[in-house]
Amino acid sequence: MSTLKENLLKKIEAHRPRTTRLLKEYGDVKISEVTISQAIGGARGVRCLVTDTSYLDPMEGIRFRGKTIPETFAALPKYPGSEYPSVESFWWFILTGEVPTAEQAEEVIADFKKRRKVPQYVFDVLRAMPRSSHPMAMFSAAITAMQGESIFAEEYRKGLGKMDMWQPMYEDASNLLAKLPVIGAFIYRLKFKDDSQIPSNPDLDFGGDFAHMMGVDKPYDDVARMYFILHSDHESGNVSAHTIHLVASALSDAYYALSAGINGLAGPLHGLANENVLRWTQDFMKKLGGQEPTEEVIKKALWDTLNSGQVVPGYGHAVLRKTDPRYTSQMEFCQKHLPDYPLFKVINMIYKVAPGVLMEHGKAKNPWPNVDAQSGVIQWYYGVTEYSFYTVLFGIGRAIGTLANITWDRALGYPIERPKSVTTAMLEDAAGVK
Ligand code: AMX
Repeated sequence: MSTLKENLLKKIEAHRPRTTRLLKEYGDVKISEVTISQAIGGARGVRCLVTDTSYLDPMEGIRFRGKTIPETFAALPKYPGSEYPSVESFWWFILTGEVPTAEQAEEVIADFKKRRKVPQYVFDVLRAMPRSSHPMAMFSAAITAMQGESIFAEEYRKGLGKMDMWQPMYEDASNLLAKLPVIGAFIYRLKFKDDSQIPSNPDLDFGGDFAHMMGVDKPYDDVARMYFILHSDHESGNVSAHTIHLVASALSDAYYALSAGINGLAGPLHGLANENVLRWTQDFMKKLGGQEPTEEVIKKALWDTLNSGQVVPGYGHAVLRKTDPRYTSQMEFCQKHLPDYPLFKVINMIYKVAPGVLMEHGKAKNPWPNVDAQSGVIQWYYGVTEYSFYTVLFGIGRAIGTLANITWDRALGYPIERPKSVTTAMLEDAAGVK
């Protein structure tokens, strides 16, 4: 057993009695109530999921295993020669809640290298799809195509005890995660670089190899590490994480569960917003015809979008009520690496104007930017200008937290998810509508 798996086993054994005790002794304690507006309105704010990998506070933003984003980056060992930690060290951290040593992180890097090879049939499937397919459709198809590799599904067929389920889930999660950079970069080069593929470099870590296969020079390896970690987890009520948890609760394996979540991430109100931010910004800059944008011009573009009934992409959030710290973290990266980049200046100008416009518009509960408002600028600066690819990057990142989460779901024996629905007539009855 790997050191990570051994550590995880200890954590699981220590955690199980906590869950058992809560269920046995405190199962009837109320933590939430549901109103009619929550039942109709997408269960907003209903506390009915348990997730230990991360927690999202509306004012503070995300904490991974109790640490804010800056604390996480400061605590984890940096990848040698890099300003950021490896994704592999973060995988250790999000799974166990403990910061790995540099040696332990190295061990995971070595383990992931062994799991990295993608079966040839996955590339054949992707090549058989129309080149016009959206990169997210390709990404989801590639993950589903690999379902036959699932150790969990095979062991389940043979007969698997409930408390042992986490082990094959852990193996599937690790195998699947290690392959995602190869699949992502393959889709990018298939679709946008005439299928000129760059083979994986066995000397590199998750983020470094991704940058190498994308064909983008340093410091894009650090951009990849930062990006994947920032997008990894946002507790489990969001569409992608919730879908992955829900599908896995039927004891579907990690391949089925992750591809389902990727399909949810592909929606414009969720992950696709990062593509739409760049499309929106580029469209409006094109209209300016090279003219320097002013705050007045941006204000008008924002009102035009709102008045045509569309949402301003990259702004608003279902939980957050302040600027997303993932936005801030990427803004700080831009301030350091590309302070004078014109597109960054435009994004900053939008940040100055958009919250005021959204407040005046009076609908959005949160007028502040989310993670997607800033992420495309960095990609664009390093030459990845094909913005329909951006949500695949988000998906690779999101896989980290959600695969850790479903490993824990199986470790703690969480049951199949099945909330109760009611009819409109029942709501009317409950409300006493005549
Ligand atoms: N532009 C215009 N209108 C907005 C808005 C925005 N950025 N954000 C919210 N609103 C509107 C909603 O559409 C809703 O209008 P309605 O009453 O006519 O239906 C109203 O304001 C109230 O919505 P809310 O309670 O503030 O937000 P929500 O929880 O329903 O939705 C979100 C959250 C993110 C879907 C929404 O803010 C949005 O559409 N933002 C733009 C798309 C985006 O950036 N998505 C990415 C989010 C982060 C992520 O998951 N990657």
